[in-house]
Amino acid sequence: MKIMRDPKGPLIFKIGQRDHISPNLLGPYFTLTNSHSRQALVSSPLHTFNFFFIVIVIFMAGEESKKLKLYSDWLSSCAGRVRIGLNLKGLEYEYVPVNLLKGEQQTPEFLKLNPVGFVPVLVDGDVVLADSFAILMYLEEKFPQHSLLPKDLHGRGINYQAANIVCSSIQPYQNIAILKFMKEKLGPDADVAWARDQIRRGFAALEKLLKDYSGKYATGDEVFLADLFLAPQIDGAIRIFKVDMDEFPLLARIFKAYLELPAFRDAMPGRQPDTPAEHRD
Ligand SMILES: N[C@@H](CCC(=O)N[C@@H](CS)C(=O)NCC(=O)O)C(=O)O
Repeated sequence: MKIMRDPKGPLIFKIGQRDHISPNLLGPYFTLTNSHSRQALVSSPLHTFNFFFIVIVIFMAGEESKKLKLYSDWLSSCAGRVRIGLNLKGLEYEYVPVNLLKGEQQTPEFLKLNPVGFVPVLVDGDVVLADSFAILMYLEEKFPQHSLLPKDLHGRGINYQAANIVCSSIQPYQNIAILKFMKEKLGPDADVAWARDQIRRGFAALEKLLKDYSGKYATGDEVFLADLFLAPQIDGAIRIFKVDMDEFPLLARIFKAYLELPAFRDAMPGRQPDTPAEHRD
C-alpha cells in the first residue's frame, strides 16, 4: 500500500485495474484520489485482508478534509480576529502559516486563495473565504454556538460600527505596503510614527463611541464581534507601535479583561504555531 499526502479537496474512491501511484502494476487495485488535484493519495491491491484498513483510511481522510483550515501569520491582527472567533466557538482548525515578511502572501498558490494577497483565508471544504469580517459572519451563521452578535439590533449595529472602525479606519494604515511606502518616502522612522498617529486617531474615536455601551468588554458584559476586532488591534498597538495606552483608559481596561479569557489569550501573537521563539509568551 502506498500513501501520499495531499490535504486539499474531497476524496474519490475507485476500484480499477491499475495501481494509480505506480501505473505499470496491474490490479485489481483500489485508489483514493483527491477530487481537487486529481492526485492519487492511497493505492493498494484489493483483498479482504486490508478491507478494514481501507475503511479506516477513508474515514480518517474524510474527517481530515472536513477540518477547517486557517491561513494566518502569527503577527496578523486580521487573522487574530478569526483565531479568537474560532476559539470562542470551540472549532478545531488546522493552522497554515503564511510568512508575510517573507512575502508568502504573494505566491501564485496563495493568490489563488485570495487574489488580494492578504491573510486571513479560511478554507471549509469547498468554501474558500478571505477577509476577517466575511469569515466571521460565515462562521457565525454556520456555527451559531457562542454567538458573536448581541440579540438587540442597536447592540449589533454598535458592534458592526466598532469592528469597522478597526478594520477600515485603523488597520489598513499599518499594512506592510503602506509602511514600506512611508519609510521610503519620508525616512526610516516615519512609518511607525505615522501608523501610531492613525491608531491614536482611531482609538480616540472608539473611546468616544464605546463609553456609552461598554461594560466589562466593549459593548457590555459579554464578548461580541467588536471585541474580536479590538483585542488584536490593541495588542499590535502596544507590541509593535508602542502606543501609550494611558491615553485610552477604556480600551486599556477592556484589553486587560480580554487577556483573562483563554479564547483571546490563545489567539494572541505570542502563542501561535509560527511564533518565533523570541516572541513566544
Ligand atoms: N480587510 C482584510 C484585511 C486583511 C489584511 O490587511 N491582512 C494583513 C495582515 S493583518 C495582510 O495580510 N497584509 C499583508 C501585506 O500587507 O502584504 C481583513 O479584514 O481580513
